[in-house]
Amino acid sequence: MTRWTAALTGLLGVAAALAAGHLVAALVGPTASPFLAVGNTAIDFTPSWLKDFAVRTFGTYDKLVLLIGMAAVLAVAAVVAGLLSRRSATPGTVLAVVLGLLGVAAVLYRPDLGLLGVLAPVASLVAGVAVFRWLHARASSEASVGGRREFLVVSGAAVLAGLGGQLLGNRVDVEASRRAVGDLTPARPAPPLPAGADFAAEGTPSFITPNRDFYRVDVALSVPRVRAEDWVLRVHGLVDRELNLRYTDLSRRDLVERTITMTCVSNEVGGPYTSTANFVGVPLRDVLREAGVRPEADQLLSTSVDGWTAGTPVDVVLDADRGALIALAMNGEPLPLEHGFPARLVVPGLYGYVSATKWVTDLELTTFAAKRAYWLERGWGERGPIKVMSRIDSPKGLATVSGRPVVTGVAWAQPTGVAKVEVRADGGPWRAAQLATEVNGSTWRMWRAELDLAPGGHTVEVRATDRSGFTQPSERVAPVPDGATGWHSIFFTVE
Ligand SMILES: Nc1nc2c(c(=O)[nH]1)N[C@H]1C(S)=C(S)[C@@H](COP(=O)(O)O)O[C@H]1N2
Ligand SMILES: [Mo]
Repeated sequence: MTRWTAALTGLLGVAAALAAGHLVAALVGPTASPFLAVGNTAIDFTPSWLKDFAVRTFGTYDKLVLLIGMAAVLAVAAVVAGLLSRRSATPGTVLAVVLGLLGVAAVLYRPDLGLLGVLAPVASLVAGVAVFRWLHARASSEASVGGRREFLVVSGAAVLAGLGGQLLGNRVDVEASRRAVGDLTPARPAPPLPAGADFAAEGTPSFITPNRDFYRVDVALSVPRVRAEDWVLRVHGLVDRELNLRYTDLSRRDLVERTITMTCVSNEVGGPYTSTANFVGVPLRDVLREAGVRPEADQLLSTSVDGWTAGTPVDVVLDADRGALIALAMNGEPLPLEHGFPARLVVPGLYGYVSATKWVTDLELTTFAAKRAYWLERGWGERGPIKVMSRIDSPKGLATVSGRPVVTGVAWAQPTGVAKVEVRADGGPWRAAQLATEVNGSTWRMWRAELDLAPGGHTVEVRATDRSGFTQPSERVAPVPDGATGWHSIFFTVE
């Protein structure tokens, strides 16, 4: 067997295995597809520092990078196994079995997949071993390299199976379900935005973040696809009566709209993981009171359809002033799929990792002593109140500006609100910045400051103070375990 033939035998064996698994997964649960299941499980086992690095370095493309990385590793393993199998088919067979078992383990580990899901990696294992051994036998027996019709047959079958699986897996038409959701007009709309809520003309973000620009952070390798008509929210645990709510049980209620700034705990000082939207939904408090929360419950454990969990303090979600929502819509349309369609939680004043469950399907009233949520298990803090923070948006670091520089940015201190923002240049005295009109305490607040600076390089810093009088500390602290602190600073040059 030539080296080329041997390598190709290995590659095609793995391709056939992946395709067979993908096809069977389409029938038993699309996330059981071994490649996805292994990727999702890898994410769950990735240490926090590496995940932070991935989010910092690749942003929203972190998952794409993981998939490409996995494909590269698989391809190399397949080629190596093929090359090692030039005399005997054993090394390649062992690789196919090991990969298949890895898939089985990954599927068993996924909290959202039943036992039936195991059929997908089992199909991979069987197809991988059978196709590899068959190709190997044919390639060893034939002398000519040209007549390898088997290779073409296997390639074609793998492509067909993979595409078939993809089509079948997408037959759940969530886009159509989302279009058919109907009217989500709030009975109680949010107050209209006041004039002068942002300084967008001078470089701050627009007050409301368009949905396509809204930051996205989650551990879902493929966006969960749940149709509104199939969705059920179970409310159970330490309650007087269990509830099972369908989508229309919520969408037909009097909906409320709230303008809320969400923030991610992994946001670095100066980072982008904060955005604002008009969320429309049902007060979470109303639903919990209908279930009747027992006094022992101190944690609301919410679970998404793919098994991710968040633990939220019960006193926060029962607080009428806080205004936590089961949100169905965002900025005038049903939630985009990546932001949690059909329904998600939004809790003002808490970082997303302890509160903002997307694709939520389960609300369990329990205690912090009894259950630990996803990120708590991975070293992040139990309670996640948002820390007061400010950021300079303009000028950009290292920019050159002419004339009198205007420095602008945002600050946030949900749910109390920002009382003061100060800036200083080159370690000089702090000066109050001009604040934009406040929308509510649970949203960010834009600010601007005109500075008198001599030509040359300058370092400008910013700090905010919340309504309780607490000023953000200068001490630089990393996002782990409960949110970054420190003053954002930029360096720029005045001509
Ligand atoms: N199902 C699910 N919900 C989730 C997460 C997740 O990984 N899975 N991540 C949370 C985190 S850490 C944040 S900051 C917010 C981000 O919401 P967004 O992507 O809509 O901005 O979602 C939260 N909800
Ligand atoms: Mo987050």
